Amino acid sequence: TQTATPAAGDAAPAANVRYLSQPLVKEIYTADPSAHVFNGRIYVYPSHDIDAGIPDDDLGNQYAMRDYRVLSMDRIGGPVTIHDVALDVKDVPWASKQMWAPDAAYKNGTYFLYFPVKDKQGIFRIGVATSKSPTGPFKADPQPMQGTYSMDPAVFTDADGTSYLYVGGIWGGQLQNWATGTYNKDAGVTDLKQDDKPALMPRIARLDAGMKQIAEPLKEVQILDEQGKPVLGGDHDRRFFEASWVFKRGNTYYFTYSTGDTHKIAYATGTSPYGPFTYRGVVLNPVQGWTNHHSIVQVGDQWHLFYHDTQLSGKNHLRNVKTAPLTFNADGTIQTVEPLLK
Ligand code: FUB
Repeated sequence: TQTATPAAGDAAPAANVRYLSQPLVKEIYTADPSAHVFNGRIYVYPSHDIDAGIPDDDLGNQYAMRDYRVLSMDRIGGPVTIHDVALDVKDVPWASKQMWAPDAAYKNGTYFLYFPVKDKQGIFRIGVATSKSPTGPFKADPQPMQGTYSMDPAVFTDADGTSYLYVGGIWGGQLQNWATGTYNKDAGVTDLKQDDKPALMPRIARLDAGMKQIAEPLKEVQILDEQGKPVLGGDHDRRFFEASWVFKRGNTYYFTYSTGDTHKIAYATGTSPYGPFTYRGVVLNPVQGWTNHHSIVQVGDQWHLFYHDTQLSGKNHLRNVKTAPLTFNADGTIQTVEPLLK
């Protein structure tokens, strides 16, 4: 376990420009931060980036991560603890490589880590692992969650205690291979290549009471334009690419996601966890580095965005997690965060 001292300028999360530019930790590379508040402490479940010596490609093979490490802090801007390995790919019996963006949840004394990793056939599945501690170590189930595919799991728990799993990502995330519901190895490596048809949409399923399996088959979450029509495949500024994250504010459900090759975090709103969600705008403009991946969490009265960029390394596959305050307008729209590149 290591504890990082916040850099000068990290103290005040308000409208502090330097605060926005500081990685949460500099000792290891971290990305895809899924932030939660458990028992009053902030826990961040990121990818743990490493340099595996693999050149960049459109399938993301350079993201060859092998384990997860949890970050935690008492307050935004406070010292960040880097916890020991929470889960190693060698301890997941069905997995082969690429431990990508994880998420976590808590229920009845157990913490659940949801993670995407390729199986021995090279197909992304979602795994689940449990621990009595929010920082692990987590023990993985011997099989992936039945009926899951693609990557970037995100779990949202509604006020009634029901939890939902969101998954999906195109290109290296393989969602295009599942367009018909079964795996098609010949589907290509990007998307459906039908620019004037509805885009590939993220998937949702309710979790069962045990939180380790989906209680229904994965189904599409619709992201609609202002006319109520599905966002089209050619609409790269608005179509879903990866990095689902759902939260609720008042009676509104916010579905937030990355637009991938246009590098934005976008958001859409609806009145049910299942959607449909109507596109509303941009949460976070492009950051330094190709990927953009985030989470949004309320701490006390303040909402916070967690995200990453490549400030420390200048390399797409070696990212660092950051945080910034998030501000809502009176009508529920979000003020776009400028990542303030230097
Ligand atoms: O970190 C690997 C992948 O890069 C994630 O799963 C994607 O969301 C992108 O950030």
